[in-house]
Amino acid sequence: QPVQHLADYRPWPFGLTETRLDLTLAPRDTIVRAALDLAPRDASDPQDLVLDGGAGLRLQALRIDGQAPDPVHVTRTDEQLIIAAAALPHAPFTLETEVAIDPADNTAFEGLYLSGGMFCTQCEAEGFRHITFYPDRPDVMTTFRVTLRSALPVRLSNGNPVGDADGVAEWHDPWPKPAYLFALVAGDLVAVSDRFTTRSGRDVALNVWVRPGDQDRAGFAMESLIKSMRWDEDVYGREYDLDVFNIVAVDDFNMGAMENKGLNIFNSKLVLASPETATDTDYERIEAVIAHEYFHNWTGNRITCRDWFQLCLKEGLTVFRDQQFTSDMRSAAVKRIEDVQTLRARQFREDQGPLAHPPRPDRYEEINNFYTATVYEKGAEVIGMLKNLVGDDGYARALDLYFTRHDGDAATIEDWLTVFQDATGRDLTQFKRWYTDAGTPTLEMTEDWQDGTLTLTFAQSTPPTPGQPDKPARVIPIAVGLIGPNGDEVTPTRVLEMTEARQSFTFDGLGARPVVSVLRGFSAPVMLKRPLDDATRAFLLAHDTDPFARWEAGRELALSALTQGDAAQKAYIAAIGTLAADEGADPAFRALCLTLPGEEEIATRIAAGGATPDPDAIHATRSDLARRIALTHQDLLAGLYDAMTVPGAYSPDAQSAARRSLRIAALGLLSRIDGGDRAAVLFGIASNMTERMAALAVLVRLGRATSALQILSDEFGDNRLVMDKWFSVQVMAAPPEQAVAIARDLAAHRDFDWQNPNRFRALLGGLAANHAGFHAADGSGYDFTADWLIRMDAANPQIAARMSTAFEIWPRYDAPRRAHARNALERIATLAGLSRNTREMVSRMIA
Ligand code: HT7
Ligand code: ZN
Repeated sequence: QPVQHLADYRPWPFGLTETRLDLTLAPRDTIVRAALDLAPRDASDPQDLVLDGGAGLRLQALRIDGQAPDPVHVTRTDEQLIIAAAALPHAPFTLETEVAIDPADNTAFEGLYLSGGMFCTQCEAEGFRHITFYPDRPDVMTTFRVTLRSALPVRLSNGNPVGDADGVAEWHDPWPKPAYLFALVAGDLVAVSDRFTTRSGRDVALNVWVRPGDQDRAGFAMESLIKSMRWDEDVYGREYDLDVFNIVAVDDFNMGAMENKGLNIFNSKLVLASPETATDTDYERIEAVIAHEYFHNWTGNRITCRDWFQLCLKEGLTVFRDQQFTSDMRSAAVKRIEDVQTLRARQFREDQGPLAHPPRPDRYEEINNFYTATVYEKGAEVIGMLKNLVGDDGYARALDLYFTRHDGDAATIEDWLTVFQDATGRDLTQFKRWYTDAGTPTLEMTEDWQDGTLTLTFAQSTPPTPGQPDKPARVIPIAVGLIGPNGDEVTPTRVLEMTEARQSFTFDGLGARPVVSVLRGFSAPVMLKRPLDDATRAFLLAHDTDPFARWEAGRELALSALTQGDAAQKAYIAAIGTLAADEGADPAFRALCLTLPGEEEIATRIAAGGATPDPDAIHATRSDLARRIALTHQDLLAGLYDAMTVPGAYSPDAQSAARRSLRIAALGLLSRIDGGDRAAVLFGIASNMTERMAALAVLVRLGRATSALQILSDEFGDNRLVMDKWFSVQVMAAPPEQAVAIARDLAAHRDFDWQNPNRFRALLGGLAANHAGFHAADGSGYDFTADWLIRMDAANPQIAARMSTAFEIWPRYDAPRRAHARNALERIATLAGLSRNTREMVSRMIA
């Protein structure tokens, strides 16, 4: 497949009014019969019928209106089936195909595959073409009728059930959809069931399907689903539109979950949870992803994307919606801080390296490589800015118009922006650059104070990114508040709209020079630079009324302590002590402030300042600072550790989780001076996985985890999700100099089922998350990772390509490390038979 260009988009020259599928499921020789009701769009301009589908489809029959076409009119290429216009009627016709496929051989988990004896599918983005010949593009939408034949007891597909008897199930999906939203599942499954009545009175049967024995871990997923359905009605006025909503948990899954119409399929780690096996973070994530997939029913399914370049139309918006949902369910302040942390860790990093691309890219080779932090998380930030600019009412009007105007459409970013323009009267021409331009703008702020007038001058600039050397100025909403010298807010939040490369804004009538709180709520995804001393940062940490800006002040102090030496460390340690002791503050907020920036974040900051990060030095400095905090605040932290126990039975609610998070932050710091004794005790007595895993991570870091690891594997050896944690913590938390050796040993462990994506990610992702371990000076982390990527690529290209992002920021390190990384990447790039997925990633990285 050549490079795809947005500019080359053409509508499909046929209409498709119904798809009928009949599948006889078997591990080998699954038979797929497809009937497509087609019509040429323009009978006066006959076109070849080009269907997607490659060598994996064994074509057994092909008929047009019941007749086999003359073989001279039928061509097969590596990736397509082409029927010449000469063989096609000029009026509506039915195309029938019959193919045989082998799900048992499908190790790529794309199309129809087997997971633990269960048949399941993954069709986004281009998996349907591995099931049958089809116009596998999102702008071809039609209704589906599906017949499933299997002796397995549960047989599910999209839409509403029509009948199920004697091993044959029939499903009808009345909502036109593209092929990427098709799904089927057949297996030995049990359901946790409930019901939901929509606000117009539709009674919906809800099921969460899991393997027998897992039912008692599916209740939280069901609660999350019901909350999501209610929230989407209350906040967006969106109602569910079928009689059933099914969720299925599968163990082998390339990503987190998939929003197939009426039949969401989930990675089991995002469904199954019990206090003994799942952490607070797991619970929060389950709630968010269940919501995300459910919200796609409107933002993605009812309104889909015209082509894959528009992916952020559905993903950015749906992430934005799930973030709003979590803010409403839990602490909005904490959620915002967590989202910014994720954005910086994943998306800013992406923007800094050779894989940088805009939220709406205009070229790709392999679309699966564009399910990125930029498309998802930055796509959501762009919507947040839009909402900020047009206000809550404008946003609500625009969304209502979007749903009415585009229901049933395959839409574009242009459609989306036009809706905002029409609903609010605002010209969004310049704003559109956020969608089309890559890179994180740097925003520099300087202040001038004269006679009661404060002038803030901002300068924006965005460094060049691959293929985009010049970056015109963007619209940047900058939320600013002013705080008086006594700590009172003198000017509440005002959003300044910056549109020029350099622009000033004035605040007058001020009595005394205020302290500026800027980029409140992280109002734009930029890197802010302002000359600020540590005393002013400490002042903001103590007084800012905006929780994000307050946390950010603490973060800046921490980064200054990590990079500037002794005086900065003292200022930070003192400020953090005051905050930790503030019983009026949310424990989760205090925990966030007590947690030092990660090593990767420190490296990103150093690189953004134009210097070369040294992973070993960063590790050592961060450890020293943690130890100094612990020594200074020993009594305070010990008090917090004891006080933040949560009495009674475990509950994953936000308040309980917040207390545990503060307790764990204190534990982590105290372990720098107590040798891990508290962690050893906690591991032995904790009845919930949150505290056990936190304790285990400390013990691994201190090299005293042997017996705890044994206990955990004895207890949970047959629980895949817990064993994934067992694998990942051992490399992620390992002392960096041991990380690669530990990863090597674990790769030889009998339970290292490397073809299972979760297990592979646990080990390889665990190593990548150990910053100084992965970037070991001798290149061993790179070599180990490259060896496994090569092996994985032959089985599952999507996973190999995705995990190759461990290398995405290699150019920022020192010359010897760069040489090792380049070597490892070139070893992959030159491999014969490398997948398109991994080839594209690696060649972009070494370009
Ligand atoms: N829309 C889905 C994205 C997706 C995916 C999911 C599972 C396996 C492979 C996949 N490729 C793309 C998930 C989502 O964003 O909601
Ligand atoms: Zn999504």
